[in-house]
Amino acid sequence: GALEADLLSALDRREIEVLFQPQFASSTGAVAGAEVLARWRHPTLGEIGARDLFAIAERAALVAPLSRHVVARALEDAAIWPAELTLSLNITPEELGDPRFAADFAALIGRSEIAPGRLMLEITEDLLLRNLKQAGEALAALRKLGFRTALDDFGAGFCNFRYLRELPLDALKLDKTMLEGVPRDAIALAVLRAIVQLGKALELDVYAEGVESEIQRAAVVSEGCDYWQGFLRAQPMKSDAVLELARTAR
Ligand code: G
Ligand code: G
Ligand code: MN
Ligand code: NA
Repeated sequence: GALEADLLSALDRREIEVLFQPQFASSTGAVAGAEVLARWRHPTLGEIGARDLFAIAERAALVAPLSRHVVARALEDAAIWPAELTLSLNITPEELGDPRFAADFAALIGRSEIAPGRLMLEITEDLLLRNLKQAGEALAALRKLGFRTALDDFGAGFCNFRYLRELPLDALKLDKTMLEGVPRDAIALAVLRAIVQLGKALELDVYAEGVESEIQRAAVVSEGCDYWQGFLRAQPMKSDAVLELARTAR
């Protein structure tokens, strides 16, 4: 279709916007890093969100170039960030399935000032694993190169606990649906508590997503989530705004 045909030139025209959603450390309240979220500012259709954007890219066989473009733009923007800030990048299962991905990604990062240890690669639980063994190998290769890995959207799908047992992970990101009703709803709170405990038992950094209210923030902090992100404190924003927030937020 027309959108698929447009996408290649959109990359050239810099219509793909790279935003960053800050992540806060529960222990200090400071900005610890940010998640990179892409959007297409289409000249006539307006904003196209990342989910649609990547679906279009898949149909146009442009996932890899789009993703490289997003990563390169994010690295460029974050080059002047303080070295303690981390950067989380969403990776599609298709990318993870490419045997050259780890090496290509390392080459891309190697050209930037950003050390691999500051980069967290997020893979989505529900789409992930047509091939668990191969995904595990790809993640292991990335960790060997110094990158960190996270299982994203945990709790949104079937919560396959095998993923937690078999994938080499550094972090667990709880899906925002896990916060619905928290802390008022005793069942929702019990489920959140158990999953955070599980993450801690596996020595994973636990991130809460979709924190929209002060009582949710207080709950995820007291339940032991290490980091949180959400509209309560920060929407996806431009790089400059992250820097400004990092200077002021505590
Ligand atoms: O911010 P938004 O609601 O558009 O994000 C929708 C989905 O798109 C989220 O699941 C997010 O993980 C994913 N996403 C956002 N940016 C990127 C990206 O650069 N690459 C990939 N693969 N997924 C992204
Ligand atoms: O699937 P993933 O977790 O990568 O996608 C993150 C998505 O969640 C982005 O589209 C981002 O805009 C959205 N998001 C971030 N914080 C909040 C929040 O507090 N509430 C809601 N409803 N969505 C959020
Ligand atoms: Mn994510
Ligand atoms: Na998520």
